[in-house]
Amino acid sequence: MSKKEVAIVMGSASDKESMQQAADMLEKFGVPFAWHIMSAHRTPDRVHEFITSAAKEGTQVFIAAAGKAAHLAGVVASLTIHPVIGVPMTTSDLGGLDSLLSTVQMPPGIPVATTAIGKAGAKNAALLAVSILALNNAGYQEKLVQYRKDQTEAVNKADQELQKELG
Ligand code: RP5
Repeated sequence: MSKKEVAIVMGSASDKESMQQAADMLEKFGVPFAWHIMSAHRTPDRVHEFITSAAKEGTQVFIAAAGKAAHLAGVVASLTIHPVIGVPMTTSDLGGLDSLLSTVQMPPGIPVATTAIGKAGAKNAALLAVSILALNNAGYQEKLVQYRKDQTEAVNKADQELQKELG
């Protein structure tokens, strides 16, 4: 069994800055993960080889990020029955709407769970991956509960500070 429970694949090195959010979140939860650059159209053989071998070696969830005509997540989903989370990358021409529609509008039969565009989507992709793993992992369940508590406290604290500023 692979120690990499999650694999992040992204279409280009230009996606790395956004996907750092996903990597950081997986690190925070202590999830072992792999992170690679591979492209559905520039390196299709590599995508096929990596996804099929990673699934065989025990990777549970795949996160696939791409921009523009973003078919990477769909191609990954075609190669595995494991859950695939697609992250549409922000683009300079259409702001990521191109990536969003390319990723989310999968025809029936091969699902891709698509998150928001860009960094927010990258962060949520990691959280969703942890939620999936947590179904069979009490340690991840506890960490997710704590994460939500911390988030709630941070919002409440921000409100208290705002109220102090306002007098
Ligand atoms: C996609 O095309 C990549 O995922 C990236 O978001 C976009 C642009 O790639 P580069 O031209 O920056 O390599 O395949």
